Amino acid sequence: MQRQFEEGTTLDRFIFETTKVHADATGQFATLLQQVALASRLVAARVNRAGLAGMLGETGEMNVQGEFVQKLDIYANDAFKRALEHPGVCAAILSEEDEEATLTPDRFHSGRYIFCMDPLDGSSNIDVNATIGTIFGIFRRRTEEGTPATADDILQSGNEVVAAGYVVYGSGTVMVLAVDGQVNGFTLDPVVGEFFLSHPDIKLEPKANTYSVNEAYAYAWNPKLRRYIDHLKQGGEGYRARYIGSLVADFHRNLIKGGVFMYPPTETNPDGKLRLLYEAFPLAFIVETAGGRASNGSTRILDVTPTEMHARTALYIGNTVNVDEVEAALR
Ligand code: AHM
Ligand code: MG
Repeated sequence: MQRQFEEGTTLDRFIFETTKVHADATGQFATLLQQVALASRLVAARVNRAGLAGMLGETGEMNVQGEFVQKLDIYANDAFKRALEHPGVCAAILSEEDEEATLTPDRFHSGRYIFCMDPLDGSSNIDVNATIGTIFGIFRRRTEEGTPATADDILQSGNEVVAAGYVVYGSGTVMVLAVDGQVNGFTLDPVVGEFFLSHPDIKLEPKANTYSVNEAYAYAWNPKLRRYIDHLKQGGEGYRARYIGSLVADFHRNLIKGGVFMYPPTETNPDGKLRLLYEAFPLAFIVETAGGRASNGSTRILDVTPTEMHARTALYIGNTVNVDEVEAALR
């Protein structure tokens, strides 16, 4: 029987209770999650004060994805890397912002886990105070601990994800964690600086009636998808649309209220825009743990093995019946 946690449980207690049941636990996984929580608190504090702390706007540089880097992107990327490289729990950190994987420097222990992250998703929404977030996925390394990580550790199939989560910096800061077969959401109390369980055991209904997609690109979609979305707009099934343009915010709303998020291939992004390792894998792991589905249109996202770190993918993710319907429409 799965352990149920009570609302108000602290994140620290949750981590302790969840990890102590594993006989082979070395404490590394618990430390990893605690460090993620620390970095999230640092980023949340900075996001809340961005307009005062000179953190709005671009740095003038472009990242590996060809996108303009925002000051907060850099801050978040550094905060997570610093928090994770020294406690000896990670072998490598892969970030959407960095061209190469960051291997744990020799002076620290090269630990058990590979941490993949989009340190600040939804960057285009930073300057307008709309919700942004951090998305992360965790793999166990394949090679021996204490040695430098290799390509084998870094490019693993989505089926090897062991835990995943995200943090939304919105009207409040919420961390959602999928670990040990359960999805739980924790809200940060900024006064005491602790996350408390606010959304225990999140589960998705089989079907929802919200869809999230950037319809401005409809002209470039597969016509089959266009016909499916047109069908949803006929009104019979009572569909509504929601799209803010921060994947993490759109996904979070759909996880709590139900809905399907879609980012199909387009003219400018023929392989889709979203990144497999930093966005699709973690959210696919979370959605499946909550009873939903994630597909690239024909294949289950977690069955894919990336061929390169920054691989992109089309993404259809949310309640099971909705994702089934999209796949059927595309067939
Ligand atoms: P980012 O990781 O650089 O922020 O880019 C990804 C974002 C997603 O958060 C969001 O769903 C998507 O890009 C929005 O793209 P578009 O403006 O093309 O709809
Ligand atoms: Mg992103």
